[in-house]
Amino acid sequence: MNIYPIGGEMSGKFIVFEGVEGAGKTTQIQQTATWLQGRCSQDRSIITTREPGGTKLGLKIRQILLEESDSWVSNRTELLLYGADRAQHVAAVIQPQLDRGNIVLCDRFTDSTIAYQGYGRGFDRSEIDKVNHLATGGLQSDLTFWLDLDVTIGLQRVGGRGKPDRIEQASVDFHHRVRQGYQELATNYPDRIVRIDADRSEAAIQTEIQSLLIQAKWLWTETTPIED
Ligand code: T5A
Repeated sequence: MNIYPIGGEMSGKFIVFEGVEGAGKTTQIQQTATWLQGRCSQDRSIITTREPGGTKLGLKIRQILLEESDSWVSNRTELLLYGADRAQHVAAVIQPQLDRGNIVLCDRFTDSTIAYQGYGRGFDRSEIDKVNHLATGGLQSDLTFWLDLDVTIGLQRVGGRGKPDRIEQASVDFHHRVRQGYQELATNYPDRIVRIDADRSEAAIQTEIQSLLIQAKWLWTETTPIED
């Protein structure tokens, strides 16, 4: 987690980045944080964080879920571990930062569980919603950027990083179902989820994200510059 010390009195804002493996979320979050930092330096801090693994406890859960790729984890255990990671993350990082009026940029949140454990693994939506609600207390993003990318391109992008983790090892069909899940979520929640074509240059994607954030009036104060 990186904290840029800016300070401020406004209500916090929660912006999430979602997408299939290798969609470019980490890349875009870093660039968005730097851009936002330069624009709201008088108002508040920009926090970047991720799931799983946004807390000390979450890092241990992340290791179980992803790095121990040879050990068997049941689908039910997997769902609950993502829920446990999120519960700790919301309680220890996200909610306290929002309460301080800061802007939290998060790499994956509840929609990942719907897409991966719901559409990917086949859990009923009602079961996923229960776990998500228990973990978050109902917290939702103010805005979610869905970086939409063909799963084969995304898997190729991350393919050079050594041994694939447990989720990356899942079948291509699994990842297609995950993408379909995001598609349906974006259709069902158009006010919260914005699709970004991620099959473009990093710069083109970042320009679109910045443009969408400039248009998001809820993000800015009168004293915060909203244009370059
Ligand atoms: N998961 C997570 C669940 O199943 N349920 C849940 O509830 C949650 C929260 C997390 C795994 O856990 C699963 C989903 C995941 O499988 P992770 O390691 O955090 O594992 O994996 P990801 O979140 O998918 O992160 P990745 O690093 O794999 O992908 P990113 O962050 O989307 O992509 P990024 O920015 O690291 O870029 C990947 C590569 O592509 C290049 C980058 O330089 C990098 O090499 N790249 C581009 N190349 C070309 N054009 C562009 N526009 C590019 N942008 C980046």
